[in-house]
Amino acid sequence: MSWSTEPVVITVAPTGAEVTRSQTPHLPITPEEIAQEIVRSAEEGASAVHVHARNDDGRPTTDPEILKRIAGLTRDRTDVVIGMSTGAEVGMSQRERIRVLDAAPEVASLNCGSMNFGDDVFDNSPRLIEALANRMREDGVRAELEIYDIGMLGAVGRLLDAGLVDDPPLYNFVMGVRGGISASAENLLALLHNRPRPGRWTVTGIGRNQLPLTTLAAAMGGHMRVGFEDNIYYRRGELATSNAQLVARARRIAEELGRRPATPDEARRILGVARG
Ligand code: KMH
Ligand code: ZN
Repeated sequence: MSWSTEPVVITVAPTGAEVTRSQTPHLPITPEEIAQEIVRSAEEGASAVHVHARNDDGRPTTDPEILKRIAGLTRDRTDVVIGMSTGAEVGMSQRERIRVLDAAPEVASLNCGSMNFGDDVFDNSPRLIEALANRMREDGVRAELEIYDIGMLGAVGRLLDAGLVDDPPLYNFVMGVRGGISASAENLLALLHNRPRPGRWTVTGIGRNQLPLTTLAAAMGGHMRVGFEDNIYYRRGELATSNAQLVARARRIAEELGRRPATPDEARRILGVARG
């Protein structure tokens, strides 16, 4: 692996499905709040977003109208790559998860296997993975392959062989979920080494793993995801005041390593996203 100077794609994941306002008062919930947080993150160097929507009561939803509202408010003010979650919330039905694609994202997450997720079971049957991949391919949506453990890379190989996912694939290594691969440098190397085909990769580190893992990604030629979906702290015992604050730190780290933040159009090229 040679050192990369490729511009770094910083993806912001501002809300997620699990974090609550009681954990952090800074969590954006309404479409206006989420779009505002994305815009501020873009100003600090984010060029892509991973959106989860919430209802007015703060509960996760995959209502395409709410997702479209977030995307519309965002597009009015910034050109970041709009990604949406089909992982949604543990326990959501297949119909609720597939309908995310009705909101016409540019990128959508494709979770590549079932697993324990904290105290719950995150169900991603082969049938659901295939249905989501098929729909993404039909709609021209770039699949971001969410990899929580090394065995899920086998599913990626099968999707590629079946032509359900474009080659080169786009990987997001999610490390440090309780039930998934633990967050270590050795495990990141193992994930990279076991990719069935080469492809751009982002690292998502949960909780206190976010800072060291995204720093490793920046140093090793990967891309960085930060935001409250994965981590609400700036440092131990100190809540981050915004997603943009976490993005700004990621940008500073990447710049010190000789990698400037990608523009949104550079991010589309790097991630393999077709302009809609
Ligand atoms: N909320 C997690 C159960 C994704 O966005 O695709 C799943 C998740 C992954 O957040
Ligand atoms: Zn997510």
